[in-house]
Amino acid sequence: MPANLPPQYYELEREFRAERDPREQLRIAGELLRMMPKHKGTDNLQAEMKAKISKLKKQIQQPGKSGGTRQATAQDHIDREGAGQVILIGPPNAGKSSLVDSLTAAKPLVADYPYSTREPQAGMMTFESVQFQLIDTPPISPESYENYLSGLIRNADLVVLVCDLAAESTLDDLEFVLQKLNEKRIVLRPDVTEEPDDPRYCYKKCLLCAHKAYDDESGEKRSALADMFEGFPMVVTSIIDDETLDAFGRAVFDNLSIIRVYTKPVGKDPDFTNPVILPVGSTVEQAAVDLHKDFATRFKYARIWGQGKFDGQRVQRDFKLADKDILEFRM
Ligand SMILES: Nc1nc2c(ncn2[C@@H]2O[C@H](COP(=O)(O)OP(=O)(O)OP(=O)(O)O)[C@@H](O)[C@H]2O)c(=O)[nH]1
Ligand SMILES: [Mg+2]
Repeated sequence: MPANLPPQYYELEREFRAERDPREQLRIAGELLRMMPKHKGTDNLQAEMKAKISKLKKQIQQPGKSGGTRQATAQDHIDREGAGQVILIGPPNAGKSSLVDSLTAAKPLVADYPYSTREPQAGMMTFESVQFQLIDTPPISPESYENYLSGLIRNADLVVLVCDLAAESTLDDLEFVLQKLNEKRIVLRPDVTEEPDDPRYCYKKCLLCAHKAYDDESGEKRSALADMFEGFPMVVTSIIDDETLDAFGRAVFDNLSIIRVYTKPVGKDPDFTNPVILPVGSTVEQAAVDLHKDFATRFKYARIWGQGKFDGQRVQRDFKLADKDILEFRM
């Protein structure tokens, strides 16, 4: 039985063979497996690809033993911590490191010359008791693109594109970033409600950060940005204005599409310090699963407090939660 593979498969397979970075190979192998039609004619091919995937996974986990680790360094992947992984990218000197420096305890190098950041660096930012991971990255420009950036961007929950309002060529520099990412098959989008037609591409939700706001007093650059990135969410920031940095935290939270749900034991106050973090649209049942799998099967119903509800309203498993709801599970 013929395998009947789509033409894109062969293109991607060529890439797979040319690729030297095991993490990137692993990603492409996963794509190839997904693209493969699932029928008798591809049984052997599927098995082969699964074997390659498991070999690559081992190779990545035990770099010393299986060799081929030249590029599989810590830079290729940063373990997700907190409620979301947020990667800051942009042209040189835009202020990426300054933002990570101001918003987290990480101490990346900030410098008044471009190309100062050479390696990614992560730090934790707190917004209203929720912690996010921010990743500072080296710049993207015609002179510089670190290949590991593609993997980091694909992995992140949100991309923050840092736009330098003080630069002479703000829009051209950003155009280059978009073009470079497109070459790497990454498309920044205001939202990711659709899947790309071509499975080799990856759509990434992007928040624009119009930075160095006081260098654009007329607001001209900001409106040019809004025209260029129609429909994209935008937050305006300056390192010297704490209010704008708070707004940055809020914008990140809003664009991660998550909600906070607080839980309370019967007859006691809620624990506001340790919310359950869930995707927008989650239900009472999903909150219970997040707390404990067993618990999720045992509870009969829940009582809820929150905007637009009666205090202590009785709700069932499929009830959709909103940000800052308080839940009390009843057995
Ligand atoms: N006017 C102004 N300058 C800023 C602001 N934020 C950062 N800077 C300055 O911009 C310059 C570059 O800042 P960095 O944070 O190192 O920029 P970067 O994007 O990390 O630069 P690379 O790592 O080289 O890509 C430094 O001189 C900062 O002091 C701001 O809000 N306003
Ligand atoms: Mg930097």
